[in-house]
Amino acid sequence: MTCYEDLKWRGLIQDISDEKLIDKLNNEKLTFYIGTDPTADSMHIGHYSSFLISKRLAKYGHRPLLLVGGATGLIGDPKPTAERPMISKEEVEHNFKGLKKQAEEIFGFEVVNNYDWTKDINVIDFLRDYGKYFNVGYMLGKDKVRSRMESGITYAEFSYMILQALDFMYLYEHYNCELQVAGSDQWGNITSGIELVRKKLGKEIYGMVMPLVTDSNGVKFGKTEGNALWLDKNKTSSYQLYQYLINLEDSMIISYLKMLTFLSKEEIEELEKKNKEHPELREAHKALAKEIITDLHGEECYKKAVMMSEALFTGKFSELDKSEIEELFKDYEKEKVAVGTNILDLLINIKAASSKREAREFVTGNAISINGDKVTDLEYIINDKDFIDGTYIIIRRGKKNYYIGMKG
Ligand code: 545
Repeated sequence: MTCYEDLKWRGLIQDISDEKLIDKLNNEKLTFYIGTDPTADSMHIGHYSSFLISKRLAKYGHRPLLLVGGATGLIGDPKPTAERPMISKEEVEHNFKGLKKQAEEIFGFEVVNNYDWTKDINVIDFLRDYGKYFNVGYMLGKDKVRSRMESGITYAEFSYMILQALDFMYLYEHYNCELQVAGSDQWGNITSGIELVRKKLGKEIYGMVMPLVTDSNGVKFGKTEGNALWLDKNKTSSYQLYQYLINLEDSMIISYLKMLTFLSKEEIEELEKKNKEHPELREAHKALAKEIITDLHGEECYKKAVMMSEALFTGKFSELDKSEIEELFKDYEKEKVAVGTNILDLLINIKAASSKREAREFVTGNAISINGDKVTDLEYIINDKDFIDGTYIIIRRGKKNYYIGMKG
């Protein structure tokens, strides 16, 4: 498959600015850029999905630049709904550092900052060198501006597209960057840059946008009940990410595999087959989780996430450590349990049984296990070894009911 066929097959092409780009993608080595504004100090999984395309282009030999908008972040790309609150310069600087570090760690790309070439442009030069090339009628025709005509848009946000356009021109002139890639919401800003370069320099540069990754209800990938899944594993753990990925909608899983992993067409078609024949095995979901978590957090973290998730099914917790147990059971009440407690008192203590009689029934009925091992002896006494990492004791009643005690 050619580079373009591959992108197309994966559903990553919503629009390209000119058909000539196809040939360039397939037969040339282009320098391209993708930009992000420092509106937060960490990217979330939704951004990852749009940045992955740059990794893919890099694999085909194209050269990626990652722009973090130290200048544009101070203005704010107009949202369709309302004006953005102004972020302080200190905050933009703080966010910039976070994003730059993450971008370098996760993607390993060269990072550029538009503040470097924007900060010294004075207002007269700005209007003469760039403002003069923008017809207000053209600017008013952009989707983002149109959608704000009712609710209002300030001159600052209205000018945003000029800043992004001059970035594209700057990168073209200084890095020979001929292509800008982004999510489809960036089409207007990208075409502004193409127009500017055409008018001012008489040259042709290119744009390519991908669809925003959403589920079948149009909810953005990576958004769960309003919570974002962050790329920083200290903000969103591998286990949380695993849970999110493994529970994604069945009908979307193959298109996610295409867009968000580097598995080949053959591998994905094989998974599609398995998914049709044995959806209950969730092979496709597991493959997606493996690819994404390994890429973001590394293999160790992926393995841990699997182990933690499986522990809840098998009841085996012996391979987990204290912090992993804490994560798995973070919403559980943790009753104090003393060494020397009898099993029946323990069950009442941790609220797994409401009376001695009930506790006895559970034990003799084979329903109770401690840290994954069945306990059928009514005389069983809790000892030191029952506390995982010297701290937690996990009681399972039946298949699904977990109770957790803390040594004390
Ligand atoms: C600025 C200057 C340029 C080129 C691009 C920009 C940024 C661009 C923009 N992009 C979005 C964004 O969101 C905030 C991220 C916080 C961590 O606003 N004007 O910065 C999103 N972008 C990735 C995708 C996007 C886009 O980061 O392109 O479509 C989302 O998926 O919305 O010269």
